[in-house]
Amino acid sequence: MAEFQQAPTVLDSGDLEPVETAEWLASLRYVLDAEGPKRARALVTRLNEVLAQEGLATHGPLNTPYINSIPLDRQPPYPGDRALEERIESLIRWNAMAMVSRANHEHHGIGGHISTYASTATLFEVGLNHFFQGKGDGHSGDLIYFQGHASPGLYARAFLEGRLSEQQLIHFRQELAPGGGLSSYPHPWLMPDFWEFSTVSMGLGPILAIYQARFNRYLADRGLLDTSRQKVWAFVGDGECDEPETLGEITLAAREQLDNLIFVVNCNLQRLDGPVRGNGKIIQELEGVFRGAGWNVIKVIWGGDWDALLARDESGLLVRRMGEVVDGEFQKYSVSPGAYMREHFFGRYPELLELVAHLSDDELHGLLRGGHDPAKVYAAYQAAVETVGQPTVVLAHTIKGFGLGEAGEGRNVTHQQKQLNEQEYREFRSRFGIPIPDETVSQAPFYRPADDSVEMQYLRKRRQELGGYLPMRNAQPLSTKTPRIEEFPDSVAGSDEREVSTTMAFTRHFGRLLKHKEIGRLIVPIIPDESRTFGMDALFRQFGIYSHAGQLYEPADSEQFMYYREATNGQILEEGLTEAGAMSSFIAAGTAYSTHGLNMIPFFIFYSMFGFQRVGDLIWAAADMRAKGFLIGATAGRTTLIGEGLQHEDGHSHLLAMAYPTIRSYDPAYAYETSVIVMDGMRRMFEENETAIYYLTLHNENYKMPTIPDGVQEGIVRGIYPLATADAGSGRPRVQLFGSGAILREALRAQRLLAERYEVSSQAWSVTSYTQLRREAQQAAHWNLLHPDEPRRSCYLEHVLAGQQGPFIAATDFVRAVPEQISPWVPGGLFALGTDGLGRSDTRERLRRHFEVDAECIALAALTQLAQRGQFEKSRLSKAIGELGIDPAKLDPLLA
Ligand SMILES: Cc1ncc(C[n+]2csc(CCOP(=O)(O)OP(=O)(O)O)c2C)c(N)n1
Ligand SMILES: [Mg+2]
Repeated sequence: MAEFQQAPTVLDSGDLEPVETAEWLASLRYVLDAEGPKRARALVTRLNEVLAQEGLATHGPLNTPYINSIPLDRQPPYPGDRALEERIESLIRWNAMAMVSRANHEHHGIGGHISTYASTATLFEVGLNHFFQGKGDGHSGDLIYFQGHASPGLYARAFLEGRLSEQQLIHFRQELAPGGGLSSYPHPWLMPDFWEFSTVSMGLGPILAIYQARFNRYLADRGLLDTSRQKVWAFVGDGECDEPETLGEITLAAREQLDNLIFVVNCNLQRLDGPVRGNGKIIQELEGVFRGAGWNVIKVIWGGDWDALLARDESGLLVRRMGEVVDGEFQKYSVSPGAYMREHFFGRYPELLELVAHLSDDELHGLLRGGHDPAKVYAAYQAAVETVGQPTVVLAHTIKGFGLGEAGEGRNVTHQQKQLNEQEYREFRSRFGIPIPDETVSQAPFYRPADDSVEMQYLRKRRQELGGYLPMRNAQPLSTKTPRIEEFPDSVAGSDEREVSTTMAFTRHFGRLLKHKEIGRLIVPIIPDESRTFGMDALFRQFGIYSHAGQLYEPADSEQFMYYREATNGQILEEGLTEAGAMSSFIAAGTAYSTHGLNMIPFFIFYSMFGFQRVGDLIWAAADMRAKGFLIGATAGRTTLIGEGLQHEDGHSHLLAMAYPTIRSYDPAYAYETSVIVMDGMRRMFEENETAIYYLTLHNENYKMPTIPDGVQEGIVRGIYPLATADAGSGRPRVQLFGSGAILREALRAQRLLAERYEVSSQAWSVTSYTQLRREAQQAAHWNLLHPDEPRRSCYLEHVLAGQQGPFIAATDFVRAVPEQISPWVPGGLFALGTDGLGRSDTRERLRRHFEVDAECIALAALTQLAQRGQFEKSRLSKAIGELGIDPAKLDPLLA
């Protein structure tokens, strides 16, 4: 911990020249008083430069002493009625606690959290009373990422505001109760008019907030929307700061000078199991990290009652003691009587005991931490909103479970405290002065003052003046006319003799979309350092890479046509190597329709292996937040992306995508399929207002692209269409071959093998989406289950396959479970070939044989299925294996 402790004071026993030190300090004090802080800082900087030239210290310490960053004499006057605000906060505290506790008395184990909000109440309330702009005054308001586990406090406030009913509070965490209930955490999917951002998966709120703030800048820099008045606030837990997503992108915020971004870290020193840094100081650690990253850091450690003590601390020993004590010890003070603190905190130095001799034990115990003092919090927020050129983090010292007393305040178990007993209700009620009589307190009734009471009037007035209630999600139906595929004939035309990949074809189509006069400028291309891999570097020069600073250098490739062009109004978000950051940008753009009333159309193009598997939780949050847009998993396919091997070759993203209900996933084989899916998705999402995200995998295998056949568009979009028939003569056996993505061509080659060598007829189908086929079938099944007296509904798959005889063989570059998901709706079932197993590097031919998805293996599977049905002689199978050149002793790819 040494590095986080405060710098030695002048009176440190190691100071052998105290007179000289005093002279230097007096000079500095003179400059500060006479010429101001700017000049003082310039002098110190100059001194540092001299030291640096001597090879000595080059920078100041990242930590300041363990005291408030804003001294009392720079604290602005508090603009509100503190007594009234305190009363309102107490009522919210009570109702929040009562809501969780009652739900748990009613339904044991239903869960919820009391202690997180108890620690953050003042941090929220000061913001809601004085800072956070609502959406009602002509701009789209501040964007607030509330700490997810503090949701009870926001419900309790909305209850006072008259936005939620008592019935809804009673149904906390009982969303299926008659009349509906309240979701456990902030979930826009579940409460689309209330919650705006999904924050409960630790770490996602902070990273989303950073990219939201940057996206707001992007909109302004591109001239699309004036976001200059909007702030982005993120409330973060101190335990949450251990998540890599929380701190992993903070340098971006500083680099981009996001002074529209404010983090408030609720440093209650505890996480779920115990202290965050029992043996250290989380506030000091975070101060060093954020300051090092270039943030403005404001520490709110001590409440106002400490000011008098600090003023009398002439020796500097109080400040020193504050810096010495580790967090585990501070936590102990909050659960112990004041005598303990007197002995262990102040008792370390006789001078400090003297300093607090006039205070009783109870008064010592009641000394507030900064995060519970509205005046200190206000001062910090005011400084934060006035900061120019830097993001700000407010590190606020609080107590977890503040006010819960014996029921949990500061205790290691407090995070899990979900219900109070009668005695604890009584104490809580008295502690916060809630006017509930003894007779009814055991019921923990919700308390709401009369509408015309001063509290309620004040509460409403504050929010009216700030532009309306928060949190609030404001998604108005928005329809943007999107172009039709007919406007892009080149995107569905064949490539003649040229061999191209779906990635190349997509990139060309994408370039055409970007140039489109109406929707082009709404498109947000997002790429994490992979543009060259996908041939997208051609877009750099034309559309520019977004950088608020523009381009301050001459690029190394400036002589070239496709040079690396950065521009303030650049359109491309080239995020660098951060899929998590890129996904956060996707979410900011994909929810712009609700946060900004602006349809932006994000395309996040990434290495498919590093999508669902890498940032699946962010994609889940995107679904929760009703984000729209295109996820493009390029270089997909376990056997199609050759050479790269086990960690790169994606054969399962479609399996993962299947579980995300709003994601429509496609594995197209041809350029025209890709274009049709993109245009249909764009229309559905941005013109028809469907809430969905499209996931397309693209490949890098080059082949000739055919021209779109007539009448296939519906099939492409719904998931399957017939492609080619091979007729081996009447009376010959017949199979159905399903192929997808790059493996479609293997299915077509198998069709020829079967016809030419074994006189087997076949129908080949292109299956663009097994998942879409299954979903539609499931919906029909759901209806049929519940409506036995109505005519049975058939699904698209049954409709398309009606009259077709099996066997049905599917081959995919993804795991077998992807095609197998439609098996129940395929007459006689489906035999699937897929790429189950860890990948490896080799050529396409060898990989496809290894995973048994090449034409020969497909043909063999077809013959085997025919043999099982008595339509092919079983005894001919081993011969066929030999004829097809398949080694019967080959490895089983599953665990090879
Ligand atoms: C990614 C993730 N992992 C685990 C959890 C479960 N969890 C919820 S809150 C919590 C502790 C939070 O501590 P902190 O961030 O300090 O918040 P506090 O409640 O103390 O304000 C944990 C482990 C989660 N919500 N998300
Ligand atoms: Mg905490």
